[in-house]
Amino acid sequence: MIHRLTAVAAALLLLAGCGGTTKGSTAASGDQTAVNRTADPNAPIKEGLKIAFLPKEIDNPYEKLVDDGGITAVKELKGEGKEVGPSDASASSQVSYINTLIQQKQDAIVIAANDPNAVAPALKEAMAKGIAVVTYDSDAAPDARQIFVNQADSEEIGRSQIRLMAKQIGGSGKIAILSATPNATNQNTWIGFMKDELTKPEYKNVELVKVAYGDDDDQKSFQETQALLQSVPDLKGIIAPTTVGISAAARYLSSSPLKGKIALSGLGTPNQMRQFVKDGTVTEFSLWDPSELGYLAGHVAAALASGRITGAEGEKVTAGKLGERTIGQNGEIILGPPTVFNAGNIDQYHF
Ligand code: RAM
Repeated sequence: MIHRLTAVAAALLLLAGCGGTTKGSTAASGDQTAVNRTADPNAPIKEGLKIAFLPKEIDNPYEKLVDDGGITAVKELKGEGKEVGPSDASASSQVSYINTLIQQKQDAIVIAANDPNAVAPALKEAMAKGIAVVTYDSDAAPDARQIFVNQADSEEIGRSQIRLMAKQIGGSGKIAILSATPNATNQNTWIGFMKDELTKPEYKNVELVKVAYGDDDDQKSFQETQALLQSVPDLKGIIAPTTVGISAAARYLSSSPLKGKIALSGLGTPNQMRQFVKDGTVTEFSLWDPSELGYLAGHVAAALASGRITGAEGEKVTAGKLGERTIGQNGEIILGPPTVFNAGNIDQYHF
């Protein structure tokens, strides 16, 4: 009994980030076995850190912008940054890449998880070997990473999707969601908050009839848009909280008689969406600056791999041109609030 209680207490301490190897930050490059349990905020950023960015999928233009931002940050810090990743965003597609990065003795792995659990065993192995593990964009199970760099507050991203859509359909009608993959942690978290937002009395006439999955694949997203419009003839609006989904849906609608009659909103890059705002297919959508997300994640990974932070709440990270960020609950760091784009401001943004 005593033995069991001790084990439970140790597990709780671990979860609380009070000790243990999975919460500690990695030690120096070249000393991959030791783990720092306490942060030294004055420790210098080590030179020559090898930091790998592992996006959901390599061909997604959004992820490319994010990772270019990350590699820029690593370069600023005199490290070696690189991007590697799968060509599809399926749940287990990243596992072999993590294993290779472990063999390569990278100092840090920065990953946008396609599935919170499928990547967890490999990420835990990386941490056990002294590699710093940071998630960005889409989180893994919290015990499989040290820090999650979130683009914005997840709850606000989710609720704001409903607010924007309700405004565009005049507060009533059937809507659908065109998501990315069924397992994506970020999209599923946002969809959870969208559903909760819909329970508020002001949305009593807005009905979510379907969640479709375009798998962050342009063609599949295009086809799913067509299928949604055919299967729900009185659909009023589509929310696509994915840059791949919203641009494919906009392309479909822009050449359809339904252009301007079906509201389309969600998360998109201004460069991909500009023509669809100008041609009247889309009124408003939102996003953050993807390269800033990667840039912040690069700084966080370097600070973690240098022992300046461990992922504990309250620790601070200085992220170059972005300034300082503080680690919140559950090892989460937030970039900042998203921007809403429309015809009035879209030409000011070039990403
Ligand atoms: C897609 C991806 C990514 C998400 C953006 C908004 O590019 O699904 O994970 O954050 O959209």
